[in-house]
Amino acid sequence: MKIVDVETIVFKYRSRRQHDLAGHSHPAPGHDALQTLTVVVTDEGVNGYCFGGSKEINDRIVKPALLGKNPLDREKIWQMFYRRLQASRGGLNDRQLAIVDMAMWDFAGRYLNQPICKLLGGYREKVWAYASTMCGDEMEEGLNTPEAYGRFAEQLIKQGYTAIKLHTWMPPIEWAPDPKRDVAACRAVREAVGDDVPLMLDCYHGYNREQALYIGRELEKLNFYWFEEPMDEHNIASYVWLADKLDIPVVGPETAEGKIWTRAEWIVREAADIIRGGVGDNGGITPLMKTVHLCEAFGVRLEIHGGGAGNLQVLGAMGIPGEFYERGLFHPNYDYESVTPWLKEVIDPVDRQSHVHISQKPGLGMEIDWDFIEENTVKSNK
Ligand code: LLH
Ligand code: MG
Repeated sequence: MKIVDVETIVFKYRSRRQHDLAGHSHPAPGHDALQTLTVVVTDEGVNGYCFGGSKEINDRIVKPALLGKNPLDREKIWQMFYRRLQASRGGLNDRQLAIVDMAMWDFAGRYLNQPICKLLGGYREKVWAYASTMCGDEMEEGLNTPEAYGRFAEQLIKQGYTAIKLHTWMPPIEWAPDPKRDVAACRAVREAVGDDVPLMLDCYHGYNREQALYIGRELEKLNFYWFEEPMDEHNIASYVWLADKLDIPVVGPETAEGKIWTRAEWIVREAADIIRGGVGDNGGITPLMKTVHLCEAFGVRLEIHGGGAGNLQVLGAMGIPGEFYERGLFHPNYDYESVTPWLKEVIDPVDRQSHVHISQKPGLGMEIDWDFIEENTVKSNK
């Protein structure tokens, strides 16, 4: 069994979302956008698929490295990419590694006719979801005031969500961040949803120690469930300082580089109460499962960052808490349910009890809409 090709299909779709200069997404008027699908082609007549990935990096780095390899040797391939290629050739970041790793897991699942969570060791088939909002903005009818967050939270509860996480205002908004305004939004949401709904805050990631401590103490008064990434995650000493002073669980690291080794450091230094990681931040399902087991060994909770098929399959196999799936991002002017026209059904269907059902279809569990992809494929010049 061997890999005979790595293809990257590029196709067009209509997007209603755009990223600001800091990388945060916001609703936008409909416009053409590009999506990619990384395909690991094998000589078994079964392929592995994962949406995302750069065609340039796949062609230049991934394909030459994978040709002839056994697609079931995921650990060997992950170690090869990490140790041999990532350091020496640049460009192969954790997100790209994650796409390649997930495509190989998808192959394994399709080949063995099992969902990835069952190959990893099944633990659950549904998971509690929180509604995660987009960052604050200055749009009309948007998330532009604390009161707007309160109204939107009420709407989310009416839709059936039983837990909510706020992302508040961040640069490049000129007057942001503003600790008092963040707290005001949290207060408005607490008042809107009542005392019993678990609420979390993921605010600006560059507050100083005193600002973070002020917000954390206010969140304790508002009975918030966790406080996520309020400071630069490279500064572990500040997180040790903050976690020691607060009762509310501090959550991190999410975006700090360093995969399992960064998380090991945060655990032994007690820099966070709940560790964070997702397939994109860790470099795939293979390394994320190492983080799961690391946290289990230390008796620390792990909350998965972000949504999508890969994170869901890991949640299906995670035996440690791991309570939530991050569903979103949501905004009053944005229809989350229609964001993946290249799939025949949403990957994270949510029921009225706020539980997402993890696909038990083979591999990543996606029903790919091949007609949509074919109709919209952008032909390459090569
Ligand atoms: O603005 C965004 O896109 C979010 O901040 C994003 O990074 C989100 O994935 C996150 O932090 N979730 O926890
Ligand atoms: Mg976050």
